[in-house]
Amino acid sequence: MSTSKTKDSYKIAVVPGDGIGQEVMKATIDVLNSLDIDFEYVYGDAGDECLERTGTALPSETLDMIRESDACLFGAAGETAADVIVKIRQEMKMFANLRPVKAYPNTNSLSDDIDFMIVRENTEGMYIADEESYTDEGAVAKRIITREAERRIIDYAFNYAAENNKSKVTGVHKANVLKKTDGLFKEIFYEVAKDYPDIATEDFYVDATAMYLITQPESFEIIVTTNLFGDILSDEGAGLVGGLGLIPSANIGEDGALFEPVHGSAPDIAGQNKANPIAMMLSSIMMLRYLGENDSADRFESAILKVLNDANKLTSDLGGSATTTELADEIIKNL
Ligand code: GGG
Repeated sequence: MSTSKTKDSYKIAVVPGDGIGQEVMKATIDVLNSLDIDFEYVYGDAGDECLERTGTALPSETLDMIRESDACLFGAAGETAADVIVKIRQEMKMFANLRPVKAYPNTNSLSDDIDFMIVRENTEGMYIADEESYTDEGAVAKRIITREAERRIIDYAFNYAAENNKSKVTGVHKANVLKKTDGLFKEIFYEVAKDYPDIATEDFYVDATAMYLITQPESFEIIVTTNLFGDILSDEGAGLVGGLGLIPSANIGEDGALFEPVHGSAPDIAGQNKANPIAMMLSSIMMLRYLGENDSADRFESAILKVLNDANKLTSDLGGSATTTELADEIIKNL
């Protein structure tokens, strides 16, 4: 995932988006500013409020800004998710969505040994959101599965497994019902697997996977799946390890990368300084590793771990009473 070329200074596009995106982004930037790295931030507008104010949810200037930066930090999308975050991924050809699910201390995880990566295809499937046609009976949505995009994401997952000393990749689909689209996914999964003879394989239906994630979450290492299934299973993954406040993600393409928490805008708690910023912070740590800034990434991660271990400045989703700002200040203190 790393670009492996550190620089003296990085241009980072910052798109806080809607709701708690604003708060968790500010907390994260405060910590990043305490590291010894020269970041130039350029701020981009996008989301529900942007649509209300300007008539467009994703101004072309924001897309250009993302294109011209070394990486992008994105906060949260609300009702305009399809026109904002899904569109950015598609426009920027960020084909791989990495969503790590890991048990941290004091987080009410189902098990201490949960540590797996969901590799979600990011450019096609149901999320082409092609459902323009209404019929007399209701509405129709199209699902696109191409050989090229599925081979690319499956190969990415196996390659990620090989580079990160993982021993097994699980392909997730619904090929018994979606015989053509997911049949193709399953066929390509086993074709690609032949190139990685040292990595074990298994494939499950998505409904069975939803159950196995509860009954045997420790057995998963890398899950590779299509767009919608990956989105759903990663929220289930969040539920396994203490909630959406703890799950980061990376969107990786050949021409750019964007890092965002898996959670959305959470309008019920927005503006109250009580959102958990850890998912956004862990996303920025994925960005640091992508930029090759591994020492800073390790320092930042250790500072978060200390807060979780001490359990004295946790936000309410983790059973504490700290504000977003107090948690960020504690992490800065721990750096
Ligand atoms: N930061 C992630 C976010 O805003 N999620 C809201 C959402 O609906 N996302 C759709 C997706 O991740 O595909």
